[in-house]
Amino acid sequence: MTAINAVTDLTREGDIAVITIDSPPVNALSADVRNGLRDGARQAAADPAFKAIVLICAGRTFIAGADISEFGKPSQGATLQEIQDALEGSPKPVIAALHGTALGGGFEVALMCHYRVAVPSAKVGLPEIKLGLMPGAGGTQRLPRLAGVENALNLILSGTPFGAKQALEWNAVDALVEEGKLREGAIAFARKLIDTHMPLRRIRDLNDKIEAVRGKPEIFDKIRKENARKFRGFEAWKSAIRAVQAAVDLPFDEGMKLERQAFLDLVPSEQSRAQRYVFFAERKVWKVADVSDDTPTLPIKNVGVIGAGTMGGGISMNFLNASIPVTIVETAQAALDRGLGTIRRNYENTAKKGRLTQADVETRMGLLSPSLDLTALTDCDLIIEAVFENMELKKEIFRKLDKIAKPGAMLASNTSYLDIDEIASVTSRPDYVLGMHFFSPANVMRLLEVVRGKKTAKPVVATVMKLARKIGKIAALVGVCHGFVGNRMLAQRQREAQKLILEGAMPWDVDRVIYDFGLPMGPFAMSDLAGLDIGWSKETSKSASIRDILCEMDRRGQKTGAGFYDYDEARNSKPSPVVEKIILDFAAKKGINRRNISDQEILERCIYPMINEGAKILDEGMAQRASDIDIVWINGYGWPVYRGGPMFYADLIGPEKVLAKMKEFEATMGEDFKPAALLEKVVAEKKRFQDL
Ligand code: 3H9
Repeated sequence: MTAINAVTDLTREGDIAVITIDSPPVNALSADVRNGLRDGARQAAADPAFKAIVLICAGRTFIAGADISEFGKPSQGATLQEIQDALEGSPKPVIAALHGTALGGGFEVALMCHYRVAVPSAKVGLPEIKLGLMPGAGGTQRLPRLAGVENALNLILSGTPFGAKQALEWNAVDALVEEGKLREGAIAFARKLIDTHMPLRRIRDLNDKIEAVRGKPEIFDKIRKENARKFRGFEAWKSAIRAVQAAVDLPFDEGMKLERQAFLDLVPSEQSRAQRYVFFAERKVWKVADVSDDTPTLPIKNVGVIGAGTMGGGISMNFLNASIPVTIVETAQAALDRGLGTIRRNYENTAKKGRLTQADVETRMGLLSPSLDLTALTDCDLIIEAVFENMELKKEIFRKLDKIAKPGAMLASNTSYLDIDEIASVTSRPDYVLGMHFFSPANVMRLLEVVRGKKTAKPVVATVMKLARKIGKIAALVGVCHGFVGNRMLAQRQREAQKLILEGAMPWDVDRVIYDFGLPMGPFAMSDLAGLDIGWSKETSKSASIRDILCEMDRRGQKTGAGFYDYDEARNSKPSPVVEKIILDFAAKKGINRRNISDQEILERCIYPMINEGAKILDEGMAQRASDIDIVWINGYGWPVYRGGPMFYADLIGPEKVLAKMKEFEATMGEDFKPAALLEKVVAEKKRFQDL
């Protein structure tokens, strides 16, 4: 065995050279790995003892792509061109042996080789689009030559890895070898190549698939059209399509040049910086500073849910989907039947779309036990309360639960605002009480705010974080404060939105600005969707706000066909002249002199106070890190991932800009804009939120 460098070995298997990369955790293409690839391949090619070269990785995976943490830093080590020359240009056949996930630059390195073998469990893919990038090491030029333009673009634009079997069908892999016997299988494949004198096959020389679509630009136009909605606001996808089009229209080397340049242009873009930041944020969010990875967790074999309404039903589905039995409790048979009916309908709809079989539907429903009696929850390991937002009611339930639940069972509330410590205080087990704040629809939205009370025990935190992963959520640990992280910040935006429509904007102006910024909808469209009468009652309504007036008129949102907007039968919205008049009259009655409000002011008024609140949340320790806040906003409210979340956005535009504007607003509009101490500190110390 010869060590090529710290992460690369070259071993001899008769007349076959085996280059092994071993750079944990995922063999990313760091400078060392790149050097190892280049030098290993060169050495093996130059050594007359070898007739073929196998490239394989140690550990859990073949190369999982470029080292994302190296982007934007000065590049060192072997260039991709050198690696390509060493592999593709090798006079001896090079066989890549794939296991785990050969992604991005890793898959592209495999495509530089002459042949690929894989174990059946291996996956390959080009996920660069998820990082605001596009393949930059030949993926857009080589994959279409193997799989065809449309398949290649599907893969590149979805960013989703595909299995070895599919890869085999698309010629991206030449043979599958037995699971667990990759090295032997690859060597046997190489042996066969040598023995049968198979010629070198360079993907760059394959032209059938691309010639078939040459002179048919309409294929690309169609793909552009089909993807425009999905990629609203995103940039990289257009470059990716252009590069694949270049594979068809240009000679290979020119296509490569175009791809490389387009890739390099994307790396420093704000969007890619944001998306790379989110990649790491999604991984950091699971780490709890004072709860180590080896903290013992509690078993969760079954879950109880109290309330079979929209939230309770959605919450239950998460567990049923993960094969965890659920006992669901309601107070009245009719409500229970309705809740169960909704869950079944949701599953049936998924089955109709072909994403579940009828047998799956029955298996899931079979794991659900309905009951009208709280004592049915005695055996549950975790009980989640999802009744409406009323402190007294919740306390009443927790008092009862404390008596019913077995010792060691965890009690969680799905409250969106209420004080978990107060709820915990009525039980004899405050250390086993916490908040699990799901977002509606709870079976769809990925976010879970795990609310840690003052007394919540560490194993309870560890257990629920682990459980969240199991049910496919992304969990952010938050502290007890009104509205926790997400809704607490949202309240800032809602307040400003309401003020803005009195001062001069219309709901559709505010919504347009927020939508154009990249969120799925603005605050007024969101209120209409949720229902304006959440938390409103006819008896206590005093026509004190636009919302009061609209609810009194039975304009309660989409469900009544009218709210801030008018709706047609298909729920398409139109600005409402009625609402416009209500707003103008209301403002006049309040003596407000309406003025023209610019889009920029709308944006700053809605977003900067949120950032300011985020700074307070961080300062108070209600979130562990700025990136956790961003995870909440991306996964709970649809903040555009290409803007990285509100705190990253602040870093991007400069915290000093946010502070200056807050001060300016404070001077003219008062208290609501008082800068947070941490915002002042970050600016004074010339830091960024992501560095705290
Ligand atoms: C690219 O290749 C561009 C090219 O076209 C052109 C230029 C060549 N870099 O996810 P995990 C870390 S763009 C740096 O928890 P899993 C990760 O942060 C790249 N670090 O494990 C974590 O660190 P920590 C295209 C990376 O088993 C640890 O490894 N490639 C990278 O659930 C374990 O990761 C991609 O986008 C990386 N590339 O999933 C693939 N990858 O332990 C991105 C991982 O400190 N990676 N880390 O938290 C993935 O999708 C998953 O990590 C993978 C493993 C499926 C590989």
